[in-house]
Amino acid sequence: MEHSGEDTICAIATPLGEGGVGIVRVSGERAIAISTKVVQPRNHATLEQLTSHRLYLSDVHSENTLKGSDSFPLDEALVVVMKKPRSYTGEDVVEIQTHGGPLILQSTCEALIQQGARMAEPGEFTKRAFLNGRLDLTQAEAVLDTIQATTSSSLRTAQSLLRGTLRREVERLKEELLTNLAHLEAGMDFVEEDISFIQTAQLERVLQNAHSELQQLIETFEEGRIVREGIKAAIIGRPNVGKSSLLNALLKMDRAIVSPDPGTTRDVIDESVNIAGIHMRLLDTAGLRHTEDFVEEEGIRRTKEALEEADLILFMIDGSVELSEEDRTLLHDHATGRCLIVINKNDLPNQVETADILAIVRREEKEGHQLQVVRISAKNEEGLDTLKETIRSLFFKSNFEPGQAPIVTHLRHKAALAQAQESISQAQGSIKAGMDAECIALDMRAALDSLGEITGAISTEDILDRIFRDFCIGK
Ligand SMILES: Nc1nc2c(ncn2[C@@H]2O[C@H](COP(=O)(O)OP(=O)(O)OP(=O)(O)O)[C@@H](O)[C@H]2O)c(=O)[nH]1
Ligand SMILES: [Mg+2]
Repeated sequence: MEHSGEDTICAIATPLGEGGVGIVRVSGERAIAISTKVVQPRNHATLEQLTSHRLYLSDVHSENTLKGSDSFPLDEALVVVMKKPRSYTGEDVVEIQTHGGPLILQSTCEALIQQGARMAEPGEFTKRAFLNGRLDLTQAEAVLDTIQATTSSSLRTAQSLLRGTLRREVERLKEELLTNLAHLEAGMDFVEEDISFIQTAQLERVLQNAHSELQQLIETFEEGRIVREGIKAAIIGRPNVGKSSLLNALLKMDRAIVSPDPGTTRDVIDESVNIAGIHMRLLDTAGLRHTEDFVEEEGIRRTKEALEEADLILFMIDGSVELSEEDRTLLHDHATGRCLIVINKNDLPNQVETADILAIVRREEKEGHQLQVVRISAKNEEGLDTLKETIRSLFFKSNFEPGQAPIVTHLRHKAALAQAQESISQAQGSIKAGMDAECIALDMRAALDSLGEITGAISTEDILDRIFRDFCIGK
């Protein structure tokens, strides 16, 4: 059923600022009627008479030209009418392509509003596309991911989501469960006659299958999240080991101050780099040491904060001097979780043995993250490619190829998949415990509901608000 949303909405769809072309979008029941008053095609037709999905050279009028107080049109424009349902929102849509000046675009919107349109809310066009069945919820989310993608990998996974890779997988799982649930429920109606429409063994097989397929999908989330959001890495270590030098080398820019004086960096410096195809937020921090200096102490407090949020710790050591007591304590305390040891100043004679470091942090290896050591010279920009590859290998399997198989990139999707898996486990438990078919059916229904949440077959205002509020206006 068509969702008209009653109002006709309009918004500037292109970024504000000067550009060759700027686009104003109008969508809704009265999109054509309202735009007709603002846009006059040069061929003297009304917008209603134009062929859908074709561009027409037109004049755009401002409120003043409409009132007659100004004889000049606002601008000339190319206008396209897209009649429902073959439009982005599934409603009648008019797109007005003017020159990309903020005043022109703003005035066009004002004229449309004056004629009865309403300013769109963030993501409202895409929300309408979803409500009108043009997109499922995963695809709507993929639209935002596509816009926000900063690396080729994140763009590919966003495109894969947009093209329905995850949706199809979820629907296939639902289909399988639904067919078997129908058989189970059919059997429930004939309990008296003792007719069974489905063998317990078959049902167990189906559930086992669904369980392991869900598991596989859930396991892709770790890589998926990193592809979509990127890695947040903090460079930490004693003062003067070369943390800021590494930041600068990776950025290929003199971003942070480098000096031979320990305690140079005070604030956390936050920059983005593309590391072997992955978006990485790199935090350069104040060197960790005991200090009486108030500002430096505040810097160290911020370093510790950055440490807490980081997905990866690049623990830096100066390889040109022997390991100090300070290094040992810091290694012991902070070389935890996902951590890479970076031995810097490799252009100077080496004084630090890898084995000594491993001896200090061996304890951590048991946590499942094998500790790797990379030697670089930040000053001479040597070893940086190995460093980048090692970082990549910490987060991705070597054969990882974004955009091929379905991959879970959103926490929302992962949570729903895990919920579905939990319900499947319960159904399996019910079978084992010899419970009634009703109980098993209830668990299977719960699993189906969780899967339905992913595509939006089941959605609440709350979920929708959360998804669409991150969009820009005009999308
Ligand atoms: N020989 C050599 N010197 C380096 C290298 N990397 C950094 N340095 C020098 O080490 C000194 C400290 O470098 P920084 O990058 O400021 O060190 P930092 O770890 O950021 O220091 P704080 O901000 O004080 O914690 C500077 O004199 C750098 O030129 C390197 O690879 N080789
Ligand atoms: Mg520094």
